[in-house]
Amino acid sequence: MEELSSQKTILSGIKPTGQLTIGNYIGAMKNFVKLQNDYETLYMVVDLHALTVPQEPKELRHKTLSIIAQYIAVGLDPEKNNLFIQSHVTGHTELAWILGCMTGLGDLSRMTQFKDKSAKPGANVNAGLYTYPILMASDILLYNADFVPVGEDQKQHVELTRDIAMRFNYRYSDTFTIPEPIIPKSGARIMDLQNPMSKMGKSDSGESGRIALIDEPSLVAKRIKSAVTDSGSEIKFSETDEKAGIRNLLTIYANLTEISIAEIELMYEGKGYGDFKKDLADIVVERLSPIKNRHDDLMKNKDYLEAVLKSGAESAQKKAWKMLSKVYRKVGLVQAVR
Ligand code: AQP
Repeated sequence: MEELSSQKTILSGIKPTGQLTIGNYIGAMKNFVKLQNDYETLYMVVDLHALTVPQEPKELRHKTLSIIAQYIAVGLDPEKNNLFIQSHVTGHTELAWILGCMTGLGDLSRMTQFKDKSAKPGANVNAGLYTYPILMASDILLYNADFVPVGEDQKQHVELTRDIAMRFNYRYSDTFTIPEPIIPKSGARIMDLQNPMSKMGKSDSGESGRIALIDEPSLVAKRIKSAVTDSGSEIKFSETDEKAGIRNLLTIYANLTEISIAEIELMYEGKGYGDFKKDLADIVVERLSPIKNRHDDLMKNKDYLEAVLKSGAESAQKKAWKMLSKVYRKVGLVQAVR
């Protein structure tokens, strides 16, 4: 990340499909916090993306507000960051339509996340699930984002965004900034605690395979202590499938403490998985408890959250209108007389 220069725009989003997990935190949100002082930053809750899977309306509203509260609770200062809800800004879906008219079906069919999600038994394979990478491209290009901090699983979607932007710029002259993903070197793919060959997901992982940022401390500790490991006992990082469980726990440990994996291995020489898990449970609880407490306080202060959202949406809307009218003009739409 050393090569990034200041005054550039950073944008990212999280979809309110469930409780945010420690995977979302380590893979994406921790990076958001690091970047907030040196860049113009826009962090959204992408509620329209959540509609690609069935949602209970009341719960969706609650989860959306809860993520805004968690953004603040992990350390994003609303005075420094533009925090907003995607559906509060007109322009995301409009630009997505234009970009969709320039995106091949073949491009969308290659998307691994679509293939994985649509292959699940009983999956609701709707058009939105298929075209959602175009909406994500629109989210990014609408604000001319230079960098997009994401976990590994979103890299392919940012690459598609780059292709669409280049196609548009080539056809209609320079319009969009070509964004780059920022993917952490470690922790970009935190795995399910019960099935460490699969990603920990808010909606895909079973309850015991994930840790939510706002879980009760006793539950957090229980989840870590009952995480799947293997029949060995040495605390060693290994790329083999058999060691996927302990590798994942080491990655979580290293990311929450900033201690290198090599050092952690040394610290636990001669000790067993039980000792390691007990310490890791304490570390995770210590990190998450203040986040949960702050979140719970913020959720009681809806007026404050609404004020943050109002100011975030107003500022994002100005940028969105500017880009949208530029794009409409470039593609040949007649300017509306207002
Ligand atoms: N397990 C993970 N490890 C590291 N990073 C992760 N991210 C998600 N899971 C992990 C990153 O978190 C950001 C927000 O993700 P999202 O909510 O927009 O979509 P997602 O990637 O589909 O996340 P989930 O949690 O897996 O949601 P569901 O289960 O509903 O599909 C992204 O930057 C993502 O890479």
